[in-house]
Amino acid sequence: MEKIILHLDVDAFFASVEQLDNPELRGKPVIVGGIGERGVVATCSYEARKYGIHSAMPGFLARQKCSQAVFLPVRMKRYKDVSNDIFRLLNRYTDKIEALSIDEAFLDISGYEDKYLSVARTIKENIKKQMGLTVSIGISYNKFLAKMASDWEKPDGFKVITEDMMPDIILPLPVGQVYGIGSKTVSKLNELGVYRVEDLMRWPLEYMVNFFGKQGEDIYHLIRGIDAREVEPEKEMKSIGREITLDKDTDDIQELTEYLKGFSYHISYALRVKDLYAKTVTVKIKTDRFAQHTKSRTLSRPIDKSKDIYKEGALLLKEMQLKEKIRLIGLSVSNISEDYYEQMSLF
Ligand code: TTP
Ligand code: MG
Repeated sequence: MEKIILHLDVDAFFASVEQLDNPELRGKPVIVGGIGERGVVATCSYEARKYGIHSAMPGFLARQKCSQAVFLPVRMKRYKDVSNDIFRLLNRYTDKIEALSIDEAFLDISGYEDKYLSVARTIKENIKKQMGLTVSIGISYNKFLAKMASDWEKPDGFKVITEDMMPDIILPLPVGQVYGIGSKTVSKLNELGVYRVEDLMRWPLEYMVNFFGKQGEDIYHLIRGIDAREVEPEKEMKSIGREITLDKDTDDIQELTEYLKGFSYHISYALRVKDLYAKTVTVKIKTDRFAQHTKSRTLSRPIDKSKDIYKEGALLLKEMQLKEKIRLIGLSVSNISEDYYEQMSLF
C-alpha cells in the first residue's frame, strides 16, 4: 500500500478503565453515567451491551434493561490521564497522529513500509501490557477504510483492508455503515430500494449530488475506496455541531427545543474531553421549502457546559420566530479555544 493509515479506538473506554481500576467489575455489566433522574449513559462494558444498552441512552431505560448492572459516575480526570498515556505511547511510533476524540486516533504509518503489520501488532500488545486496555485497530490505504476496518471486529479487533480486497469488501455492506450516511438517510434510501453499497454503486455522480447534496461527491468516491484526506496532527477544531433531518416537518418549538437539548449534551462532551471552550453558538434551520437560516451569538465569556449551550440555543431559536414548518434543525459552537483564561483575557 502506498499510504498506510491506522485507526485505533479503545474498546468501551470509560467502562474498561473502571474495570481496570476495580477487578471485581471485570466480566460484569458496567454502566458509566446515567445516574440521577435525567442522566444518560456515557458508555457501558460489552457485558452490558448484550442487554441492548448503549451510549446516550437515558439511565432509567438502561436500568430497566439490566437491573443487575453496576452504575458508576463519570471520572473524567482519570480517563483523560489514561488517554494521555495512550497518546504518549503512540507517539513513540510516529508523530503523524490525529486525535479524533479521547480514545480514538488516526496514525500515518506509511514510513514503516512492509513492517507496518508488526508495528501495529506491537502497538496493540503494548497498550494491553502497559495500560491493561484492549483496543481495536484498523489498517488501510486511506482514512475511510481504516476506520471501517477498526469497527470490523470490535472489541479487540485487528483488521487490514488492502487494495485487492476492494470493492468486494464494501459492496455487501449496509449503506448505513458508510461515513456520512445517517439513519434518516438510510430510511430514505431503503424506500428507494437501496440497501447495500452495491445498490448505491449503480448511481451516477450527478444523481448522488442530487440526492445527498454537497456530500454526494464525497460519498460517491468513498464507496469506491477513494479518500485523499491526510492524517492532520494539529487539526484545529473550527466548530462542533450536530443536526438532524426530522421525520416529520414541524413548527412545534417545544419539540425542537428538545433536540437542541440533546445536541448541547454531545457538543459539551466533545468540548470538555479536549479541555476546550467556545464563544459562539449557532442555530441552523431548514424550512420545508428548503430555505436555510442561521442565527448566531458570540458571548462575552467562553462556555463548555451543556446547560449554557442549550440556554443560548433555545434563546436563538425563539428569536428566529419560526413562521413555517421546518425539516432540519442544527446546533453548533465555534470560536473555539483551548484556554478559558486566554479567552477571558481578550476582554
Ligand atoms: P466511543 O469510542 O464511541 O465508545 P467506547 O469506547 O465506550 O466503546 P467502543 O469504542 O468499544 O464502541 O467513545 C469513547 C468514550 O467517550 C466512551 O467510553 C464514553 C465517551 N462517550 C460519551 O460520554 N458519550 C457518548 O455519547 C459517546 C459516544 C461516548
Ligand atoms: Mg472507543
